[in-house]
Amino acid sequence: ADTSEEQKFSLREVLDSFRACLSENKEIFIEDYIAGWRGLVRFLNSLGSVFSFITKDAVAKIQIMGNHLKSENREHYVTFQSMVKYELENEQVEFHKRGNLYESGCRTILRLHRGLQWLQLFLDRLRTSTEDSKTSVMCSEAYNESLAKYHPWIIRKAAGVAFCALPGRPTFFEVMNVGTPEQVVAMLGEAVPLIAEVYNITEELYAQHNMLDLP
Ligand code: 1PZ
Repeated sequence: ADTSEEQKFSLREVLDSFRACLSENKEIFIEDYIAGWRGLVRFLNSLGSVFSFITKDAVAKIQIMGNHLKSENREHYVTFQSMVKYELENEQVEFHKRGNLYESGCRTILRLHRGLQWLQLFLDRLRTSTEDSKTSVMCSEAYNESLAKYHPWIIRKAAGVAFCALPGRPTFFEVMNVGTPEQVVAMLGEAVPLIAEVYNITEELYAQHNMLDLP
């Protein structure tokens, strides 16, 4: 096989990571979840530098989690479930105001988790879109239904500007590097329910521990 072809990034890898992060008993492996995010960042960066204010924040959060994964407490940072247990038992989570535990795994994952809701909504629109659908419209609709409610005006404004720089649907499909438009749609048909499942498990875990509003 052609090795250069094999090394070409495909959004399929992202899907594989999110598939791998789900354990048999519905726990979520942090390492694979973060690998999925690394792939998303790589993809977004390939679309242009207008998105760097978005990827910068995602990279910072990926890095915080990477540090936990390498720390002396790494045995507790295997799954979301073990992380939540460990951080709660050791008072590593701030519930009221943001202070010196800004780098807690729980608050960091919560931010990415909210981003995943955007992704799920966006990919579902993309999946059901037609050739003349506008990616910028699908993107901002998904954003308004998810992340926007957690963002101040200035970020919403900047996000709106960035969305206008998204390539059209044909180019967008090509950059995903999955194959023909039909193959992209098929891949999305797999990706959306999978991402939804990861999202729902996380949402339930955070709800159980009253952690959906961590500052
Ligand atoms: C294809 C186009 C991608 C659009 C992605 C939609 C998200 C746009 C808005 C992102 C704004 C990022 C600026 C920084 C925001 C942070 O203040 C917040 C809260 O974190 P805190 O300040 O409390 O530490 N960060 C987030 O909400 C995390 C958002 C991550 C979203 C990344 C999505 C990338 C997905 C790429 C998929 C192709």
